[in-house]
Amino acid sequence: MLILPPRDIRSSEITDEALFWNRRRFLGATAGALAAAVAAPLPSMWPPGAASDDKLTPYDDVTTYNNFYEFGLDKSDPSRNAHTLRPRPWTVSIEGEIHKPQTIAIDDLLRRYPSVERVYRLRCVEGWSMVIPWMGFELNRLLSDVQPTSHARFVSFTTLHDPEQMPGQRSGVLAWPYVEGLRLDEAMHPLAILVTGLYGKPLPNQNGAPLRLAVPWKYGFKSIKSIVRIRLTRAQPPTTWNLAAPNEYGFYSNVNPDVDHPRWSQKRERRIGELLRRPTILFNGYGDQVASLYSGMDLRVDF
Ligand SMILES: Nc1nc2c(c(=O)[nH]1)N[C@H]1C(S)=C(S)[C@@H](COP(=O)(O)O)O[C@H]1N2
Ligand SMILES: [Mo]
Repeated sequence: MLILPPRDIRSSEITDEALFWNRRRFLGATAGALAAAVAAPLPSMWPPGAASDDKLTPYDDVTTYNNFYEFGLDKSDPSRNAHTLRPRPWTVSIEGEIHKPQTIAIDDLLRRYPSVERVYRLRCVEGWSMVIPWMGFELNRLLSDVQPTSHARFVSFTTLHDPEQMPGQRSGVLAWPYVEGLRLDEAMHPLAILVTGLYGKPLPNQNGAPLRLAVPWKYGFKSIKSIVRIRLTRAQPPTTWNLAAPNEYGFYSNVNPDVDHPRWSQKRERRIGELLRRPTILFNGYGDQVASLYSGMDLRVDF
């Protein structure tokens, strides 16, 4: 069970956050675990990737400042337009280089893999960042259960393609459906999660209901939304932003302050809700946990 140390609720973090923390205590904390957390709020008490000094981005910002081009290009478009998405009924197909291909109804998936909470920083390639309490489960649990063959080396993810539900797909701004990919060892890393909710609530449509990825050491666009297909492959799969502008977006897209975007610097970021920009950290601050995945690679070449 993941236990967060209790923390002060600032008056600025009104209702939603207060509800959230109360719910956390209700859901997660036995008296003993809570006492232990109070007695020894060590970093190791936190779930992987949680950062004790990071203030949560308010729920209203997390759900109204979004990138989801299927619903428009402005940050405010997804929260206004994504009501046309129908996250039920929904199935996810898992296929390719696995011994147990299957199509799973989303609610069966949620029963199979009960969600826990992970607080992750999300760093958008555009230069802003948020701190979000996700609900979800480790992608590696699903991948292990479907038994990858010895040929599987990559995992490709596909968003729903349905212009009726996703009106932005009527425009040619990107090649639809949105696709993303990870190397299999990246996908098996315990920090990579499939997200089903945030702030203890079901995932809002604009954040990628009913199932999206969160890969916290990579730029936000790797965290593909509203997933309908997961396919294990031998070859490196295409990814939407790499197809759109290969010189700007590589396959790896690890957060890296030393590799500038051709049109702007990646050295700093604006945490939503803060005035001053802060330095961007290599691997978005998760280097202790993920750097070994890239030993021997030149991250300026494989950007
Ligand atoms: N299908 C799909 N997934 C997507 C996107 C998108 O446009 N379509 N945008 C990406 C980008 S650029 C970012 S920064 C994150 C934003 O996630 P959030 O809106 O939940 O913060 O979603 C990513 N996943
Ligand atoms: Mo992004």
